[in-house]
Amino acid sequence: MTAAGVTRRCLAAMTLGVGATALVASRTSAADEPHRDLQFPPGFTWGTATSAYQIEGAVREDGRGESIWDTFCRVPGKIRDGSNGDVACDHYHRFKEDVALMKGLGVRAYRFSIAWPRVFPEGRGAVNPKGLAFYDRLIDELLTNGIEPVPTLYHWDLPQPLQDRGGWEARDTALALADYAGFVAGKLGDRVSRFFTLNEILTFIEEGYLRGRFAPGLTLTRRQLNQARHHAVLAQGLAVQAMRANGHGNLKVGPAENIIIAVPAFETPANIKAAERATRDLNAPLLTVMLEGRYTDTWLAAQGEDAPRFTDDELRAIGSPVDFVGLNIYGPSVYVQASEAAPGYATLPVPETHPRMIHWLIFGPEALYWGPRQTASLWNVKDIYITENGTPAADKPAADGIVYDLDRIMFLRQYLAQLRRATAEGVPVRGYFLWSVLDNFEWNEGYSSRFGIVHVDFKTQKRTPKLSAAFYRKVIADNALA
Ligand code: IFM
Repeated sequence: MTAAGVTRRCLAAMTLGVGATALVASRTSAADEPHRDLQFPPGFTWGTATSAYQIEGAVREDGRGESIWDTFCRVPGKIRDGSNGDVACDHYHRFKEDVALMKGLGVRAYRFSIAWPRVFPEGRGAVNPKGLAFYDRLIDELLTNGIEPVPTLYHWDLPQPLQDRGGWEARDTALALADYAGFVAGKLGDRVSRFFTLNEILTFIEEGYLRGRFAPGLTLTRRQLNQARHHAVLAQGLAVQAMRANGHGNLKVGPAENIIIAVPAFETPANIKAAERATRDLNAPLLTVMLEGRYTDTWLAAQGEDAPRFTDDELRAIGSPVDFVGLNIYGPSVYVQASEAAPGYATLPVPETHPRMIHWLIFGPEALYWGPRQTASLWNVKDIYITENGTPAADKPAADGIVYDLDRIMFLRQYLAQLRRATAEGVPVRGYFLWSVLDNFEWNEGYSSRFGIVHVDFKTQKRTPKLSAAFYRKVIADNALA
């Protein structure tokens, strides 16, 4: 068989959802054996990740309310290709096909998000049973196919009525999120044991409330921004409390944050220490306050009059103990070197020629080593999940119909090698969720930026696994780098 023939057979098997076992069982030569020296720990959770607004579509079905993203997409010029999430991957109707695809990949867990406006169209108050029923169906389908459902409560689709009352600038939004989180934990907690709370507070606050590039499109002052972020970290702590109070006994919960990672420019003991210190400082109003239960003195002093207003009770809530920490990691945020001058590190300029993925993603696989290692050492976290990692690529089917996304495979191989370096050293990373299983609505980039390992033709909704899907399936089957 030709090389393209082999690739096509392997990818076709995946589409049918039967490939993984068949392919692994048909291994015949020693050359196809897993790398013994590149193994991940036994029981490592291999998964994929998505979010509701980016894939579901069906925005006006079964009583779903409006979210800030529905509103934002209608503002001319906000979305690069003028698109929206009205249909997206039509996952609301095609979830069975998508679960079959994931089964074909061999994934053990699926991280998706629950659309708050489907469950509470007004944000709070009357529940919409039909909205919740969708997640019942999805969870049951996943479990039937041997895939663990891992929901995230909030992936940016704030109900519009809450935005009309101030959104994250209003403290009440944190209370509303906690009510919603407690409700969902009570309803789904019989079949779900691992939940994530809010996804990437850093991004939705900075992009939505400072730069205006994401919904709701605001450009607040630093003082207002600090307060909005404070309400978001408060929501995380209150949600943890509400979920423990309403959930079932085995519930485990934690945040999914895109930690700002300072990577040592090169690995001397002084640079390593400096980078760890920089990471703690850079995350002061995010993971640091969530995991330490207080804003650092340095950060508060730097904010001066613009510091958020808060109470001791709020800090206690924000610091509510979590069961694990999810890290969304795409690359290093900064490279640092140790410095004699305060604060003990210097941030280095990134050269124009530094490798990038497409236009924005700085290629820096070592972030997948330093992020978890620093999280474990700074905050004594015992269970870490990589809740997102992946890359956009210029994916196009070739003449033979196959998407040869070798650049994505290069990206994943390099990043996973660094993750494996971490697990081999005993850093407690328990699982990895690849972003994303499907090409989807990439926020202000619309459909122009493809992150999936499965290609989606948005005109026909045809799903076609890319070459990276075969790569990832091999990694999962072997529990080792391929
Ligand atoms: O698509 C997003 C996701 O919603 C949040 N994390 C980053 C991804 C890629 O930009």
